[in-house]
Amino acid sequence: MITYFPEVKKPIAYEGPDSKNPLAFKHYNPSQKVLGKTMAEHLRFAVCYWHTFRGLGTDPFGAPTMLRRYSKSANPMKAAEMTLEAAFEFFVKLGVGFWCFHDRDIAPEADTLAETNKRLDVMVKKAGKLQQDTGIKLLWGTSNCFAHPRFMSGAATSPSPEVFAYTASQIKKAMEVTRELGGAGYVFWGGREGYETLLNTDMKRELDHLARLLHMAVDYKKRIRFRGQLYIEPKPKEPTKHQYDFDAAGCYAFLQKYDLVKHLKLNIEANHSTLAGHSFVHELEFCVANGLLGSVDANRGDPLLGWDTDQFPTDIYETTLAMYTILRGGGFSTGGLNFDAKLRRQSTDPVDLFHAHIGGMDAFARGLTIAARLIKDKTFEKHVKARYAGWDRGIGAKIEKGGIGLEELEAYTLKHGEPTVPSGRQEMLENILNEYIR
Ligand code: XUL
Ligand code: CO
Repeated sequence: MITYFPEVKKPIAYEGPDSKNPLAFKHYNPSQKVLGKTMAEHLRFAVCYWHTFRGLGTDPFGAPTMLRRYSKSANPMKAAEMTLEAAFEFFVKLGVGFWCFHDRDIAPEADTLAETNKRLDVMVKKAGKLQQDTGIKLLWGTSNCFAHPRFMSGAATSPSPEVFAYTASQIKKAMEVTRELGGAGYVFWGGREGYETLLNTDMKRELDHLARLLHMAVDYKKRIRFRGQLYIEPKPKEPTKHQYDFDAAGCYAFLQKYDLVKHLKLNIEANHSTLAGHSFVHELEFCVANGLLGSVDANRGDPLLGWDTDQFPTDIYETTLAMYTILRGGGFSTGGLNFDAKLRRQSTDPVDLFHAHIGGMDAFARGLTIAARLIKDKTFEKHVKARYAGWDRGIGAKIEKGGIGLEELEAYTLKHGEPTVPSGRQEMLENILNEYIR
């Protein structure tokens, strides 16, 4: 049997914060209990197939920089098989519980849809066997309805009904194989569901079509008894200038309008959040506040670059605040932390994939333990509670209960005069957060 990652002889182990071994976890200790659950149960790490095994360092200006033994075969199905074997070797050596893939990541497209589906079946069978042998599970599956030229004007939102039909057929099959592999979820990322110019776009019609397709998927999910959770992954732009699933709030409005809220949750990606002009934690908090949090694509952008750089998460502030919100939202059930992240183009060795994922996993493990301490100590909870205490009594409680209106409040204000607002204490709270993060 070929070894694709010979530099890593045995599974990555937890060696503790004093370890200097770059191929060891310093903070992620899968069996360590935090707030009653193990770290592995809380974090539910997944490796994404597309960047990790299909991304070879191309950028708009240059050719692949990463040579991988598994992608070399001239026979595309042979290359797909080798890539799948390499992927499972990687999952096991890294010690993650889950993976995620697009249909076209694992099996190359053929000349016809029928032939493409046959190829996919072959690879899904192999993936099923590897899942069984290793115990690695599928966090979610999805379909790539954006790379092929037929999707240049969108998939469900294409002006062509033939493309809509093609998209529907592809999603049908992708949902079937996700079910077959026991996927805990299925993601819709509207790769080109948006527009470049309104001069050629019927926005209302396109939005109606997108909702129509999602309803079809919801119906089909029931028909095939796929029990996984459906997710929409918001992203504001790229590849189109304006994507319809812009951010969590935009997606929520869309889901409400088209009566889809009970069927879909959101898959929040850190870099998509910042592209939308939000912070990662803002998007998570919006989801928690509205019962929408499903899963997370864990990565980060670069504050100096305005595009989806998909870097591995390393910022302990970000992971702490993210885990603080996720834990307060009840944690993951079907979802998890999927590293939708890619190596920088100059990180060319296979072992760099280990460094990248180890760093991301350690960063989230630290975020988890710090967030758990914040929760245990009620550090911010006490301040927030005190800040809103006026709503628990007197006029505040009456307003929240409903039944009083503008006239009563005018009378109240005339009687009580100018209100006082206490200090927000932002700097003090930021200092306290720093004390926890060190
Ligand atoms: C693109 C992106 C996708 C989705 C799955 O920016 O994040 O990889 O996660 O289609
Ligand atoms: Co993503």
